[in-house]
Amino acid sequence: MKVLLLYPPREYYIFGITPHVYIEADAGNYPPIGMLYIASYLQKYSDTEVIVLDAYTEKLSHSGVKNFVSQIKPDIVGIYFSTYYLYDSILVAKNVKEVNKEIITIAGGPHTVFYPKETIQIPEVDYVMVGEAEKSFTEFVNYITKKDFRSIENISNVVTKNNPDKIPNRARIENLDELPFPSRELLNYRKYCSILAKKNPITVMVTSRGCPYKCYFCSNIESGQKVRYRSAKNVVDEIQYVVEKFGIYDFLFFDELFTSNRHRTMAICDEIIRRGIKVRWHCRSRADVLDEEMVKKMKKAGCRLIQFGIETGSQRLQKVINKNLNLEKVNQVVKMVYDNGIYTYADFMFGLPTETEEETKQTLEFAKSLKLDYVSFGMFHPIPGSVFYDEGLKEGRFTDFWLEYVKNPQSVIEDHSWTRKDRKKYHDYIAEAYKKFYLRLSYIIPHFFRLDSILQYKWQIISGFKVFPKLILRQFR
Ligand code: B12
Ligand code: SF4
Repeated sequence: MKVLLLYPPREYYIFGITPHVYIEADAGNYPPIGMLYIASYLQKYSDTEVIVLDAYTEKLSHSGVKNFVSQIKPDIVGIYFSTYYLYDSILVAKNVKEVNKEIITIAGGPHTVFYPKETIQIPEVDYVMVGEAEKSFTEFVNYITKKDFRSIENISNVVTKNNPDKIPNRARIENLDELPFPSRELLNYRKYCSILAKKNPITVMVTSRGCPYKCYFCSNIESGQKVRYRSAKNVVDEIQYVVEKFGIYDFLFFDELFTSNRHRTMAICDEIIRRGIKVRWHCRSRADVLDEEMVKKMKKAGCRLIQFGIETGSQRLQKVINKNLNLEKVNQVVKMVYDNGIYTYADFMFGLPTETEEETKQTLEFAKSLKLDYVSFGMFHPIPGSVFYDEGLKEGRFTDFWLEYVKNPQSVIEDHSWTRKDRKKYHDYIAEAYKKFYLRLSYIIPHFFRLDSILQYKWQIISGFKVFPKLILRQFR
């Protein structure tokens, strides 16, 4: 049995919602870690030959993917489905079936959690799998190998053509330490990089799954969930393994909130320090869960950048979005992290529900007032699975436009939401915000002296030249 796990090309990102300056800056590319987890489990618990293709990083077009599939002749193709690149995932499925309609296609990834029924209705998709798939995908492949198609119906997180209305159980793996480390060797692991890393290649790691918070704009399938943590030993074993096997020293932790458990964060740091592993890592955190003792230890263990989701500079809106950060505390913590020599990065949004023009300005002013090395500004739009989306629907502000889109996917979606009529205004404001934040001498000079590698100087200057002319001339998408 030959299984191909395929991360699609990204040719049809749904533009028109947020100006995607981030993508245009070539911020980097990251290994599709979820698929590598599935691959390693499959290798350990079945006799399957597994191939992983990251078409995006390999810069393959859809016809390139088609040629690849014709050459390697897989029996099963597992395709990553994300809502924002739905069109690309569907094109992949179509092309696979055009190569040989006997190839079994199965869709997985975040989109299937929100839209299992609509996904199984795509003619070229044979099966849909919902949630964490290491175990269930292996079970699925083992049934296919035995030609036991009936038993597939019984896998609780699989939807089939025979039963499109099935409400699948979303799979969650309780003990993450049980999982074998992701099979990075199946990819061209030297190709992965980040504009913010000290040295490339980088790799990514997931040390916990889940997020205890419930921000109302967030559609994260993990939000409001009990967090499942890997043990500190298991995490550091993986770091050490990656260093020794692949010679990679730069890690991005993709956990929603790496620091949500203070005790574990400290234990991971202690273990890295104890083993003397000289790595650098980036993670995400809420500002209000950090204290100086923790930050100093994180720095000592190689923490190089912390990304904070701050979202708004209005204390009133913090409540409206249920993020509930105390902005005064945010200010102090960001400064403390910055002063401890760790890069600070924050995400903000404009156009939140009930946001006034004054509050939009306040967000930009707040961003400028913080000791930040990097920011990202976006525009709020309601996404399926979020509280605001459900509220907007209930209040009759818009129709279920995402559902309409996924039932009849085109390459572009019409956003009927709060900010639609003001979209141009917000796009302009985002462009202004980037200029006002980055093109300040009080930002540029200290930041210049904080950069820690030649690569950093090179990448940031190049991307600055790429992005700012577009922002100034408003030529971004
Ligand atoms: C880290 C992250 C990023 C990183 C890196 C993304 C990347 N390329 O890896 C960055 C910051 C770049 C990013 C960008 C974006 N992201 Co993001 N991101 C995440 C985050 C926090 C973690 C992803 C992760 O690594 N999870 C850990 C691994 C182990 O889980 P996993 O990938 O889901 O894989 C498991 C299952 O899904 C399943 N599975 C996965 N693939 C397949 C394939 C098959 C065949 C099968 C059967 C199963 C299967 O099994 C895996 C193992 O259990 C998630 C939230 C989350 N909790 O998932 C959002 C999330 C995936 N991102 C999301 C979005 C919207 C985006 C952006 C579009 C945002 C934007 N507006 O630009 C971009 C798109 C970039 C892209 N195409 O990936 C959404 C997707 C929603 C959706 N319905 O599709 C999520 C779910 C968050 C949210 N807001 O809801 N993201
Ligand atoms: S925005 Fe971040 S902190 Fe808030 S619920 Fe989503 S993942 Fe959790």
